Amino acid sequence: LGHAQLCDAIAQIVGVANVLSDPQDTERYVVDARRRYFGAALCIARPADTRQVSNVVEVCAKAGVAIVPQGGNTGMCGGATPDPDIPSVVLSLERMNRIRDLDLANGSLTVDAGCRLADVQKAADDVGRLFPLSLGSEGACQIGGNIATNAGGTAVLRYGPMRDLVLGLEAVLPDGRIWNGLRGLRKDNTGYDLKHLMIGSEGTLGVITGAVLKLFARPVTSVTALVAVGSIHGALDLLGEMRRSFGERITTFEVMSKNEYELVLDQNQTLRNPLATHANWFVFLEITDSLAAFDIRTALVEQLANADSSIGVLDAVIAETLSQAEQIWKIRHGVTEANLKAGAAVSHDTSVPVSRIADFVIASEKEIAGRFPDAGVYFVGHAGDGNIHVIAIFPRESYPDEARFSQVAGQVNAIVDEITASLGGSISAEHGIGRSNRVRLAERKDPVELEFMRRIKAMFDPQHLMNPGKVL
Ligand code: FAD
Ligand code: LAC
Ligand code: ZN
Repeated sequence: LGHAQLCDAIAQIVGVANVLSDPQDTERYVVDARRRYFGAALCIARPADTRQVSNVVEVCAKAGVAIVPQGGNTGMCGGATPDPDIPSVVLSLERMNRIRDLDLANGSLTVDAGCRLADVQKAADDVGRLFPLSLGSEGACQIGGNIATNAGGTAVLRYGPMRDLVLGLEAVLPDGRIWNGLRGLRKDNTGYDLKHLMIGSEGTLGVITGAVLKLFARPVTSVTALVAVGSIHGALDLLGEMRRSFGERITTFEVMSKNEYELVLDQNQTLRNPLATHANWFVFLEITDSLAAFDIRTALVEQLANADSSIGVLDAVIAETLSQAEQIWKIRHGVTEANLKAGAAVSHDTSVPVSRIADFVIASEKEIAGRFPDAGVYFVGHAGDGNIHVIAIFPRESYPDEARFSQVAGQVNAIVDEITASLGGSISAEHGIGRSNRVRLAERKDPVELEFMRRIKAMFDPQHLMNPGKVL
């Protein structure tokens, strides 16, 4: 099939209205959310169900044309943007947004992969349960994208990343075959687990079309606090104390450096600083419980008062109302947008053992600032998970030339990756590899693991048509 004929064949499958090729209509599918990657596609295909996905993948495979699976297009690594030099069809799951089944006794929900995360959270909430994955992009990202990137977010500390929240999967493999692994089993030891290969595969092994998700008890009490501390050590000591006293009830424990905190407040005039104190670090934490009898608020107040002298808690505010809690979380979730506005940013998604976070922060600040005095070095992250985003922000006017900036970005990456390696860490904790981090992955991953990754890719996708140029 020629390219025009291929798009006609796809229109036969999904309907003419669901094949987009006019540049006006395709723009939002071929550029990523942060406008860093600009791609091109022969067309955008918007199938309605798994059968249609399978048929579209099959005609593309026969025509030798690449498929780029796409969810909400909120990813951080250019993984959902088609390479302009490779003839590609973007396969958007956005019309596949049905809740398929609820099994309350099994604690599971079966959904189409194109359901938005916020809609899945709501579907769980509507039946008195919790689906715990929580991200700044939850209003736009899709469950299939969350699975494909093994997304993390702010509740990983308690519930784990997406990998821990999936019981079963359905996917269309690169030859068009449908794999039905929609099992709602908590235990299944029947050999190799294909599901875990698909989770985190970033669209390179197939198109995820459906999933069985785990539901949890909905918390009946929750308390949110924003705590000002003198140093990253203080924040980590607080984490240790909280863990000892609240155990798995600590749902979220996030940290932010002073300059990042101020940047978010400066860039978004609708936000107000709930604290009066200036501090070097801020902790955002949430404790939840499914038992109303345990007074977590009083326990937290006592804990923070005790931590006062031992840890150096400088100030704290505990949200009195839901709306105050929301205000606090808005500051945390305002980071991505604020950084985007602030300048030319080089961001990282490092994880290290929790015990090495302070070493990581101190070394990366010192080395980046030492080498690039015009860069601001900012930190935000999921400290409870050992996942810290270090972001170097340069004045845009310093690097009007894109090529020069990308060279500098590579140098900043190298500094961070070297420190990460020395601490036994990973260059990507939750965002993935996509297009942005392929070279860094190749440099940093164990060669044996890399070789097995390549072999697995070749076995699933011998034609290399499923999201080519991503991950490997
Ligand atoms: P897309 O961006 O559409 O795709 C991402 C990758 O998955 C691509 O490689 C794509 O090919 C593949 N893919 C998508 N759908 C499928 C499918 N159905 N089958 C196969 N492959 C597929 N991420 C975190 O982990 N933690 C955070 O805290 C976090 N916060 C964020 C905050 C903001 C404001 C923004 C904009 C993003 C944030 N992200 C975060 C990144 C992003 O939202 C997540 O990675 C999300 O999981 C991506 O989902 P998506 O549906 O938008 O996927
Ligand atoms: C965050 C996203 C960027 O933690 O992962 O804000
Ligand atoms: Zn994050």
